[in-house]
Amino acid sequence: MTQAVSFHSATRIAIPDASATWPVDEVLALFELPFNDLMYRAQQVHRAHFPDGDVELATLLSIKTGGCEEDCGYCPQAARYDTGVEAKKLLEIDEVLTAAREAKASGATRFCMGAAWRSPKERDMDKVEAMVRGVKEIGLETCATLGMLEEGQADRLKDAGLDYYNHNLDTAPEFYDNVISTREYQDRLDTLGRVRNAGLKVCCGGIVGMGESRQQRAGLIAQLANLNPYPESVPVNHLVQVEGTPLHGLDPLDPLEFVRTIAVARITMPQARVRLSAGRRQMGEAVQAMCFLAGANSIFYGDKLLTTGNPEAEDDRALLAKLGLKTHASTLTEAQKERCGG
Ligand code: SAM
Ligand code: DTB
Ligand code: SF4
Repeated sequence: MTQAVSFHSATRIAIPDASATWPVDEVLALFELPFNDLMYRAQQVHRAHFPDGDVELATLLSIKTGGCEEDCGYCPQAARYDTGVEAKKLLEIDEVLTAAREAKASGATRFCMGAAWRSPKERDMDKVEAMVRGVKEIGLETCATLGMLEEGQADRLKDAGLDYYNHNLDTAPEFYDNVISTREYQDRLDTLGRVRNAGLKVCCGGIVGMGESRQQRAGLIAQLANLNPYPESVPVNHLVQVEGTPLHGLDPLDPLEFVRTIAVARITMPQARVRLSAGRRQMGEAVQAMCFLAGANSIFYGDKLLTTGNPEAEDDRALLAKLGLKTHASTLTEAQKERCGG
């Protein structure tokens, strides 16, 4: 490793400096470590930065489903693919707040609102801002993923009380054109810049298992880790293959390669919440347990992602209990709870 390191005094582990850059070949070298060495390093970094070892529960709600004009090759909500997802209108504010209250009552600390838009229309902004305000008042951290943002939209969301904006790079720049043609990689980076400038926290990750090479997985992680600063929250999605989408029918990724991706994200972005995101239902308990060991510390919690299935909340609680993992809600102080989930 050539980047600057600091030394964590309690554990004597070399921790990469938060501003260090990660050349793709160094990220690839992590992927190529013997599995146990990689897991050991990831655990060391994880314990040094998250001594509580808690797992964040984030509930996801699709506030605007289907009918999207974009052509993302993985996505069941793109209107041009015949996936059986019906286009619906933007939900009413009350429907969103009811779901948020239920999420809070089940133990979630973060509530993510997703819309199948290329970008939000001006006419929808007032309603979305009211949703953000309402969810914040319920006492949850707020996150939205609405597509590309134009000048000023990120500031409006920030003013409404938004904590995080999710906008993914999805894959490495050199693989991107195999997956999406209706927007450029640079458009995504521009939106992330606006999100950062508005003072919002960045939630940015990608999808693995889309037919990319290991080098390209390393390329995605390097892109994320080299954002300055790197995202506070990094969703690592396993492609959920949906019939009717162009990416349906690919050979599935080796589950151990998915675990490696989580570990490499943990090592290169030591302070980020690494989110074990889409694809958990297909993964089974043992692979999920390895992902937690590799440093994942956030999951989507609730029986649905946006349009596809997620494990039942009850099963997730049972899995966390079986592994002896605490939830973030249980490690928050009273003062942090007052401030909406810290
Ligand atoms: N429409 C907005 C956009 O694309 O920016 C926000 C919602 S979009 C569904 C959010 C993210 O979900 C995508 O960037 C992608 O990373 C992830 N996603 C969508 N479909 C997926 C699938 N089938 N498997 C895994 N992740 C998926
Ligand atoms: C993210 O990175 N993953 C979530 C969230 N951000 C919005 C979405 C996963 C969607 C999986 C496919 C679906 O359910 O439609
Ligand atoms: Fe639309 Fe987002 Fe799906 Fe792409 S990922 S098709 S932008 S909903």
